[in-house]
Amino acid sequence: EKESKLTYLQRAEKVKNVTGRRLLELMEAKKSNLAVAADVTTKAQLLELAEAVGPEICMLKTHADIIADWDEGTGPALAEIAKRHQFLLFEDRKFADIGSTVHHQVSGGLHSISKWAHVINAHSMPGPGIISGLKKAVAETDSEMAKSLGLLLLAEMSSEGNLATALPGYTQKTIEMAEAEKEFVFGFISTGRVAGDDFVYLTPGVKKSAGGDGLGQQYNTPEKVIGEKESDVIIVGRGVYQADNPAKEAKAYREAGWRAYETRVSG
Ligand code: S5P
Repeated sequence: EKESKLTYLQRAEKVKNVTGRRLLELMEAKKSNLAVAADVTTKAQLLELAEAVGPEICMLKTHADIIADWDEGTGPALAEIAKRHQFLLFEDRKFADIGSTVHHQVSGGLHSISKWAHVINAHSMPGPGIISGLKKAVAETDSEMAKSLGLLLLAEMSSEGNLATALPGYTQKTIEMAEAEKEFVFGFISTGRVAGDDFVYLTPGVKKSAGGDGLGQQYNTPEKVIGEKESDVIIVGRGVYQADNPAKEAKAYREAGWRAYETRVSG
């Protein structure tokens, strides 16, 4: 793929999934390509973080299953904050099972993900049935919100030795699965741009300085991820929520990510 000079707004026209388009549009409107990974462990911390970083982000990435006191009210409370600050909710459940099982996992259980999330993700490991299972859950819902759910596939991972990156053909096969389901799949978790301008790329493993966490995570800077690797969205967890002032730190990451984007599309 040749270097992409298209703006997020120009890219929005190429994306078929309605949530993918909305994401690119609100990124341009808020001048933010920052997603914060809210890996805190209580409902109060989660809502407080969402409120604090809300003005700076295009997306809040959650792990609902690490919240000790998740209850029926948590999803709606997040959705209210997301609506007020204009960002999307991405539940990073990383579905990885057969179609029939993920069909229940996305809509049922304690977390009822499809009732409050705008974006979900899945591993391509099980094959295309995983997309069919998630799609079936969306088709069966009577919630307007769930009808517009967007799916991301994990084309690569950030962690050292991950098989998505190590196995020849894994990323390419994942892209082919996405190409076949463009109404639903609007992008990838990847280290950078791995396919065309009609997909959105979201990259975790981002910090002010490169390095690791001792548990396999590998960090790159916003400049490298957006500028050189041509990803679209930086996902920052500990870099933001472990800072003394997460709101201020989110602003700094937003500005760094946006500068790298402006340099890329104007350069
Ligand atoms: O390959 C991946 C995919 C994901 S979604 N590597 C990742 O680190 N993630 C997620 O990004 C991970 O689950 C975590 O929520 C976040 C990175 O957090 P940080 O604290 O290392 O910035």
